[in-house]
Amino acid sequence: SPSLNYQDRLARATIPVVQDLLRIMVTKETNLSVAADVKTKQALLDLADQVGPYICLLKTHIDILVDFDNDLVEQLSRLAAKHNFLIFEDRKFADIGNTVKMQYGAGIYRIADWSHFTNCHVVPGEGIIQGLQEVGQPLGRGLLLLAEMSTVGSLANTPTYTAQNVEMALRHTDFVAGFIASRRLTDDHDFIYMTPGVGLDVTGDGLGQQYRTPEQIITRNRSDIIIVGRGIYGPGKDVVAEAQRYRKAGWEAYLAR
Ligand code: UP6
Repeated sequence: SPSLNYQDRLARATIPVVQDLLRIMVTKETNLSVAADVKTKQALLDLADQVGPYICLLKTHIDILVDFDNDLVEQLSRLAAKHNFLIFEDRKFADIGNTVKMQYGAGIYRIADWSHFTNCHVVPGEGIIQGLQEVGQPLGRGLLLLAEMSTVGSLANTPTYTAQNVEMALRHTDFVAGFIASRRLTDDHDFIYMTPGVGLDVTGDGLGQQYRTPEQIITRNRSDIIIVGRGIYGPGKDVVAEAQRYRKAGWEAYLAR
């Protein structure tokens, strides 16, 4: 099986934004992505500035913000440059190709303008990838397919559904950077794997979320990036201390495989 070393994969990667991501991971020695699920512009900027030194990727849900504006995007992009991280708008597109093209490129958020990565469900079939690709590839963006979900009873985690994700990705390796999944799914192409539902202290949130450890996800399951939200900024947490802790746990789990 191929080397899973990030440096080797940087040399092999063909999508420029994937090269950028791997270069950041190697340079900063981090495979941590923070899921920045906060409700105000200032809270998002403060969080990004605090965790910035420890992450390779900031994952956003931009439609959670009550006070989104274009200045937010400018300031967030400035923080990404300051701390050397990329941005992943976790939009989870799920409509027909023609509709997602507009949702991705237009509207209030203009996601394609500022987000290096976004993701989609392949429920509608391959047209959703084609639609997003028409908008995103000319801008140098990358797409992740939700081949699995972290939640109890997820309908995406059936073997056929997950396998169809891999087949579709293999037909679009110029735009599909990888997957949201709990584990590496194929060695036929070197995709990037990102895994949410990661936590060191609790096993769930009472709403279906399930948490596994960086050791399980990175060392044993051979995923590449841990995505951590409330484990870092939940009630009573010291954000910087937790970001440092998860960065260390993620990197040690990587070195151990
Ligand atoms: N997310 C999951 N599971 C998935 C896909 N996405 O939790 O299968 C996203 C959520 C949230 C983050 O939308 O932004 O990852 C997890 O946050 P948490 O660490 O606070 O649970």
